[in-house]
Amino acid sequence: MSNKTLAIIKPDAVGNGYAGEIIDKIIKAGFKIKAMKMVRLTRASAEGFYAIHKERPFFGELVEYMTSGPCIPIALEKENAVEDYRKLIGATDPAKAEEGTIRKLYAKDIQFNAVHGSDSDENAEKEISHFFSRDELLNNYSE
Ligand code: IDP
Ligand code: MG
Repeated sequence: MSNKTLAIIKPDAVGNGYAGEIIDKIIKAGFKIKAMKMVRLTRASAEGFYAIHKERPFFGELVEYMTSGPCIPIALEKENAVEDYRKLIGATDPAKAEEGTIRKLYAKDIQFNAVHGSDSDENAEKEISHFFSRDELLNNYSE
């Protein structure tokens, strides 16, 4: 089992001033920050990151949204990271997210949903590499 996941504080949450509170919740839930940066995604970078969704009807809107302002990708470490972080953020649609979850607290709707979380160990590896070089991660993960 991998112990890594990729979080992104998305442009709506950064723009609304929620980044600090969200990072605080992530740390208090037991995740360790291994790498973090603030970046404005280019169209090519957003399209590449979400390539898995390119046939979905919302793909164009998703790329617009993710390039609309700066976002904060964060490489996280914790035992059972992928599953535990998905639990912390709640369902994709905040209307269906459990009370107390990050999306319930900070998301507007199914599109502007405040945060990203990897959905599998394999995708976590790929997504962390999308934003962070080997050098940026070196010595930051245990083992
Ligand atoms: P996830 O972020 O919970 O893993 P995915 O299904 O992987 O959800 O979708 C990726 C992102 O695409 C969502 O976080 C959200 O921003 C956006 N999205 C998902 N479904 C819709 C939709 O039906 N309409 C508009 N945007 C959507
Ligand atoms: Mg997803």
